[in-house]
Amino acid sequence: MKIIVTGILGQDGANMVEYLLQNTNAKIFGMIRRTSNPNFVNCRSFIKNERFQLIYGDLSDSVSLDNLVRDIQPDYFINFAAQSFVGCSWEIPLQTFDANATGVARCLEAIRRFQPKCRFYSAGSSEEFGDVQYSPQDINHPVRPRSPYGASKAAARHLVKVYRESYNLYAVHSILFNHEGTKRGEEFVTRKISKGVARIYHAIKNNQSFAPIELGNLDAKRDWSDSEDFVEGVWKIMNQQKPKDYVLSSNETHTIREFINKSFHYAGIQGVWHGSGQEEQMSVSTEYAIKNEVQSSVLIKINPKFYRPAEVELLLGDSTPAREELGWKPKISFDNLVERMVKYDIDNFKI
Ligand code: F7E
Repeated sequence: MKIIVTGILGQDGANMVEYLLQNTNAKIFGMIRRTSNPNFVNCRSFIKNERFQLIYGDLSDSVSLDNLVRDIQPDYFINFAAQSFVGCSWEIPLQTFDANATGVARCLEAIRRFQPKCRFYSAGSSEEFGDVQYSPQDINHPVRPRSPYGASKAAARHLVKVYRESYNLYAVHSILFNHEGTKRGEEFVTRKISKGVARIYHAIKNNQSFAPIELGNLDAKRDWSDSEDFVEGVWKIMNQQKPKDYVLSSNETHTIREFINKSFHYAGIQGVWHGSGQEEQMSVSTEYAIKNEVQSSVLIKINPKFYRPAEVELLLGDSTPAREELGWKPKISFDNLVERMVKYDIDNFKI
């Protein structure tokens, strides 16, 4: 069995490769783009595995995709490559659309032309639901994106459906709600918080002053899971009798503020909130500051530069069909997720 996985330098691609090496006998081909300074930190566990091979390709280069599919003749093609940061999709809308939507069309074309038996997975996103009309959101929720990123993923979803129905391909685009973990990029809010908490934890321990973590909208609600649970769900979605799309989610929603509260809790730092709107802040409690001789007081402050031009205020998934029909269930709870991320970042902190 041969499997192409894209996006392996990122969280999901790397977790997918780890899962496949542990749970299949397949040869895994991990696709990377040519960049001047690739970061292989997420690939440490498998880069030298004899069943793993690095390949060069690019979602913006159809020649590379055609050649890879023609030469490798993969049984599965799992596409986690993307411009995945919603916040920056307003700054680079065309690149976002090219990678996330046209790039999926290029993958589908390569498969259609050179290996139509290959099963294709396109990573869908709850950002496609956007300004949601009802909660919880299931696979039938209307497509109402609020960002160039959400619009690009919605376009990819339509393309997958068209190719599946027109050419009888096994192509799926399942909706992934937010999913995080210790491989998460530092621009995403959960990792920004867990890394910031680790930085403050070590500053307090070493009697040093610290700068606060600067964030945007703390009221947004997200349905967070662990990426390691999701890659197992993706593999189940790819191995049904017939292709069918699902939602993967925790079925719980929490504000950014709750993620912050839990993060400081797991670091043993006591904070209190005060102020409102752009003046809202979290500071160390007086009691904690005196006891620990803390050198700075503000833990969290608002920086409006992190507000988005349009926000998805609430996401709450309904993954009941995936649980009932595929036997998938997340193993890592919200509390476990926050604790794991914070403890990992405290233990691995480097200045
Ligand atoms: O933002 C708010 C921000 O960037 C979450 C991607 O994996 O999940 C992810 O997209 C929320 C938003 O993720 C900051 O406004 C506040 O409401 O961590 P995020 P996301 O936009 O939800 C979906 C399902 C995907 O498909 C995406 O690829 O947090 N927020 N302050 C902030 N967000 C960031 N990044 N930085 C802040 O300072």
